[in-house]
Amino acid sequence: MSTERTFAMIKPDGVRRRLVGELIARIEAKGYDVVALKRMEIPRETAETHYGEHRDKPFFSGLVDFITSGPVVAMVLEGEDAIAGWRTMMGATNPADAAPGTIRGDFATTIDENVAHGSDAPETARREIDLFFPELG
Ligand code: IDP
Ligand code: MG
Repeated sequence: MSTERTFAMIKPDGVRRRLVGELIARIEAKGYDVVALKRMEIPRETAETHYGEHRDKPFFSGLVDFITSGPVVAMVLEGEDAIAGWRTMMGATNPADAAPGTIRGDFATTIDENVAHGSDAPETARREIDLFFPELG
């Protein structure tokens, strides 16, 4: 058990569909603290850096188009094992595989618009928090 910080984001589809309150309610009900939050439009260059691991994938440009298609809500969550815990709350990347009760299981049907993002490991969390919230450094 350890207190961790992770980077979480409500993607443009989640903001467009007015799921911000619902998702933050789930985060707080679970027991994580929202220690930083901003609604923002992601500059294309930041999006390309954020998703840099997928640069060579066929869906990369569509993914960057989507994530820059409207405002997102970027957050830093803090709590016990928050990195893996937030991933569990989101559910599988492909909503078709995401269990009911998870965010993607409950609110999404397609992999390209799957509502939420979460860091996948401690090193990723550090990098993503630094990219979106350099002022916390
Ligand atoms: P994650 O968001 O669960 O960490 P990643 O594999 O890191 O999943 O992929 C990042 C994002 O890229 C996914 O959330 C999804 O929106 C999108 N994505 C992943 N694989 C595909 C695909 O095969 N087609 C279209 N979009 C994809
Ligand atoms: Mg990922």
